[in-house]
Amino acid sequence: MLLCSLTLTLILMVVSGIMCNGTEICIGSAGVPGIPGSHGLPGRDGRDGIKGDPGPPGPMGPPGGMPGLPGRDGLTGAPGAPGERGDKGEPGERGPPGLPSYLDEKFQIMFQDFQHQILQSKGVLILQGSMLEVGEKIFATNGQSVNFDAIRELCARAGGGIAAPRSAEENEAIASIARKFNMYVYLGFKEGDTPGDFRYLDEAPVNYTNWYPGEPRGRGKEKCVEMYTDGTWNDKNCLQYRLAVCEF
Ligand code: MMA
Ligand code: CA
Repeated sequence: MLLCSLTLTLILMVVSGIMCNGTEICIGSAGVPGIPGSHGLPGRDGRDGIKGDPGPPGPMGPPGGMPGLPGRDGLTGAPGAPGERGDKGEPGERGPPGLPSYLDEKFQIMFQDFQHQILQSKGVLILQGSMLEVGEKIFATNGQSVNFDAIRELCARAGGGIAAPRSAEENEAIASIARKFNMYVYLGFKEGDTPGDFRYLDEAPVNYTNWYPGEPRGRGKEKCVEMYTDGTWNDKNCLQYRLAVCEF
């Protein structure tokens, strides 16, 4: 019976929300909330807010007001007309020295070419058809200076051959032409396979010579023969420009 009433009490306690800790102290459940109290007094002012955006410009003031601040600078204008020519400046510093003309290869080539053209046109104009009769032979030049092969061709086309002196008299006639034109002359000789063995172009050995002292000294490397203006000879490469003198 006691056990039954205890159980009932416990059940009642749980149902009604009363909880005990077993030492006779019990905690009741929350009651129904009361009605809200009346409004409190107004609170104190808060701190200042952040600065707002600037407002729109105001309407124009009445006339006679103070002038406003100057506006900002305008855009850059178009360039003006060119100014007048200034005075001539002081000469600059002298540059480094150039190559001497005799070492400047380009200059040399240009100079030789000019010289060649000038002499050639002079010869054609002044002594065109120049001829010299020596015994049975006639020596003639057209004043042109060209290389050895070109002289051979030129003389052959004219019906003769390149001048080849066979005596002192003939040699002197050719030398006088060389002096008149102030040019060296290729003669009608060529070196054979043996160095120093110079022959007429028909391969016949030379019977008359007038070498400059020490010549021929090309040791087989200078296959042609040029005549200086004093009439002496020098063995020389065949590609120089020399006065074309033919014999007929
Ligand atoms: C040049 C050339 C030669 C000639 C010598 C003489 C340097 O070479 O013309 O054929 O024998 O001059 O010094
Ligand atoms: Ca020589």
